[in-house]
Amino acid sequence: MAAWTSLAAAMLGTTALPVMAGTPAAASYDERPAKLEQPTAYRDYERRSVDIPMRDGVKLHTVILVPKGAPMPKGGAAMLLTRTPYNAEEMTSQHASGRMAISLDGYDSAPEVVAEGGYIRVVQDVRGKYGSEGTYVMNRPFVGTSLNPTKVDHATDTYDTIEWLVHHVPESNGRVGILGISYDGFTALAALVNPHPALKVAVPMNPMVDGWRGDDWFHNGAFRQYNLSYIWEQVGTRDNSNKYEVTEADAYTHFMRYGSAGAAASAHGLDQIGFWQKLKAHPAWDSFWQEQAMDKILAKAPLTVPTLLVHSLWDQEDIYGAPAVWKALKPQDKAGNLFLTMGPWFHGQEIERADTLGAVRWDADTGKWWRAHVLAPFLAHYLYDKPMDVGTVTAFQSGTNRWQTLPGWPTAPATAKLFLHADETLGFDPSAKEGTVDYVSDPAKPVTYEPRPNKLVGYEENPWPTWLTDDQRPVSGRPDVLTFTGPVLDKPVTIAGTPIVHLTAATSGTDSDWVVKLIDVYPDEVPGDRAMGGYQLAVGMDIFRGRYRESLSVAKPITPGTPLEFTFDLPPANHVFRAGHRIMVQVQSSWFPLYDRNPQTFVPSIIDAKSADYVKATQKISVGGTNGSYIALPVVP
Ligand code: PG9
Repeated sequence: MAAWTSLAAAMLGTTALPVMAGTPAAASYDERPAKLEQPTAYRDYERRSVDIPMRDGVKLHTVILVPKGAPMPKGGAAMLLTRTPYNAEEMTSQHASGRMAISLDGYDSAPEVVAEGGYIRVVQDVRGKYGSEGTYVMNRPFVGTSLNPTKVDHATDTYDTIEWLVHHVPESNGRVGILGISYDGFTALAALVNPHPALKVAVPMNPMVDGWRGDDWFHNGAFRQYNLSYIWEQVGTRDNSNKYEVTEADAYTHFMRYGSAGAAASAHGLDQIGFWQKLKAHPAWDSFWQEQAMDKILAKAPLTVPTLLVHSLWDQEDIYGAPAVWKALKPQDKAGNLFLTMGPWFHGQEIERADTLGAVRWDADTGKWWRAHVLAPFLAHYLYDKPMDVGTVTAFQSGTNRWQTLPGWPTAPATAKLFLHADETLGFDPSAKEGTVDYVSDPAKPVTYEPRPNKLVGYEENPWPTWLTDDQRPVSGRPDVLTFTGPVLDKPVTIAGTPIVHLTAATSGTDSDWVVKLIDVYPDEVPGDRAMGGYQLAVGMDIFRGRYRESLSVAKPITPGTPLEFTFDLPPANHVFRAGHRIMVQVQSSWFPLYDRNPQTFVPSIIDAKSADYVKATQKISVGGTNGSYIALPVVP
């Protein structure tokens, strides 16, 4: 051995070291075992990873956690299924734990409910993502629409998955529930289309329902450019391994640098992404979006699977989805299969600690209460025939901070007109003085949706989850933010439904965005919670892109200088403006950098607007008289 080493050294021009007896040859100089064996004896669950064949032969990677030693319910355990584009192996391996409840404690699971309920937990990579084979299409449209030329979609994949599970998981009782948050709420809704007979219950939480109307991609036509990073990462690779790179710590700077969303997207490679090409090609609410709208799809047939829709009242991502499905399905729900929860949460907070939301304190952990009193009994009722007393609607009333069980929703129609006044006050009596309140909207100085520096969507140390409850005072002093404030209330005003904006406005431009915020202004001092003194808490905010005033499907220029009505819903609210508080309405024309700026010049595509298109515009809000601007509130008498 020594001679060879010397020869090798001579050839390589290096000095040969004395070879010690017993030193392994270079080829085996490796400290890794040939195959690492993961111990499992200490685990309270058995982990199985299987690849389930779909009807077209594509195999979907599926993780199955079977509780062991736990008191398996007589007749077997029910299975709780989630279908996700966010990595099943990772979602079921949280905190490197040998305990099922801890291993599941992360995205999409209510771990204590799953563990205490004795459920088998099944999490599957959707087609085309992570461990699953097949092609990937964002929110894969359904078979039978013009958007999907194949014979498979999330409904068929769910059906085939459940069919396999009930025949290959011997510990199961043959019953399956499906639940999930966000995109996984969308896949839970998709399971309701031609459902498998073993699907006994569904809990879609904060589901993606209509990406154009008010979920992740647009709100009433204003583009959520923040999601360029998501589109790049989610569609670019099977395992999301290519990250969207920025060269600025402040997203405001990032997007302002490029001007339009399209320029930012092109500079960051998104022109390679099929979904981005489709999104760009469909800036209006045309058939591309309408054919995918889950509220419309589900309304085509009666709901046959008991379903608990879960809505976060301050959902920064999918604030449109659950209320839209409720509105579309409940009127025809003769079987009483549809239930609704509305909690004081950000997106997905229902499975986390939820005694606060940003600066607001709810006096109790609302997430824990809901999981114990609603989610757990709801699942057990349909999966184990246990009794439940969950009402049709479980709604948190903010202001009084108490849960309500309601027979239906909304409680009140939006008929109480809250008028904006010329002196930037407001009230339920139409102000006699007719006129306009004006401001200049300058795209070079857009109003921010939260104080800078703005961070791209993330969850670590990021205000993203709670921005809808940010104090609105930082912008309320801007000259381009109109702030209408009512008197100090001498008695509570309770709203329980969907406020509707009726804005009459003129612009000097040929296009314009309108952002309207319904705000609860706290008293100047709040004993016991001084940080809330004077706080301006939005109870509902949204944006409307003016070019869709006449039709959401066809963009039309706005006639300059002409007062026109812009009507749109704000998110639902179940709120009490308490005595001592004030009602406030803010109006502005940008919400940056979350939304792309409206150039205020009518152009074919705002996503591809050129720098010369961006012009200042003088906005005139009509107030007073018969056609003055107002918000129709769902006031509970
Ligand atoms: N609804 C969330 C999301 C989807 C698309 C873009 C950004 C966020 C989610 O599924 O997490």
